[in-house]
Amino acid sequence: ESSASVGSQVNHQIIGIDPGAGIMKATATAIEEYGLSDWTLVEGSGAAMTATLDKAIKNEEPIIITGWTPHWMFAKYDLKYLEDPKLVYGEAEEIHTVVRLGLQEDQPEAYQFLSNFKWTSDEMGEIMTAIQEGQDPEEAARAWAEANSDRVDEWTEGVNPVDGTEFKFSYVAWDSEIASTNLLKVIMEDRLGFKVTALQVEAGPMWTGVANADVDATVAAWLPLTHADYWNQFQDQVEDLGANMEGVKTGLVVPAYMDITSIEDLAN
Ligand code: PBE
Repeated sequence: ESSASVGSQVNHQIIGIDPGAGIMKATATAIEEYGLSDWTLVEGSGAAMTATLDKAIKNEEPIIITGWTPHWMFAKYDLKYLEDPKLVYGEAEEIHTVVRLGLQEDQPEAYQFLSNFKWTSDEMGEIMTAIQEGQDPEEAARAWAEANSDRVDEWTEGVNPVDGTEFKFSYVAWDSEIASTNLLKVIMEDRLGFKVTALQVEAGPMWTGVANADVDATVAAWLPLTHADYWNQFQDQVEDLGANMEGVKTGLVVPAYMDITSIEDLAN
């Protein structure tokens, strides 16, 4: 396999996810910046992408996907990011908690809890893997919260429980965000007495919902780069509570057995 034929081996296709994802926008930019005009970015979903990846790896076939960390796929398969010398996928990416305007005044308990919440990619990975192995997302999150009650104590410290107050999150069905949103749902319900709805939507409506105050919060805002368009559009209509996770990453990902190292290799 010579690197010159990578494009023809994969039909000049990059296997993407849902069109609203920031990584799709970044990949469209990469296609331009790296001179990949004969390549196609295939739209789908996170679940379709991982199913296609699984099939390719079982057949030891080449494949190029839009990938991100934290994600269980890096524990399950031997994968590598392609180098991105033009930094199209950014640097030092974080996941932020973004809430509707007025939340602090209306729901000080939820606001304080969400301000306290910060965790690591390893912790998220434990829930993601349990879900990927077949556990119901809410049950996997609840089991994690029970096994890590010291962490939950830190996040809920000084937060007064409420009596059935309703709270609404928006999120997208990305594996990372299924894990985080379900964790916050079970903690707020089991520990703090909220009645929580987790609304699964596309990325645009996830942001619009918070900006319109139809929903109270999202813990799925990838900044500064991945959701830069959404941030630029809605920053005056939301409040950013800062990073709930640091050191996250997006990019183009391939199986380690592929003989390429950089996005630049795709131009050949
Ligand atoms: N992701 C996972 C999202 C953010 C979380 C990287 C697929 C995106 O590209 O918007």
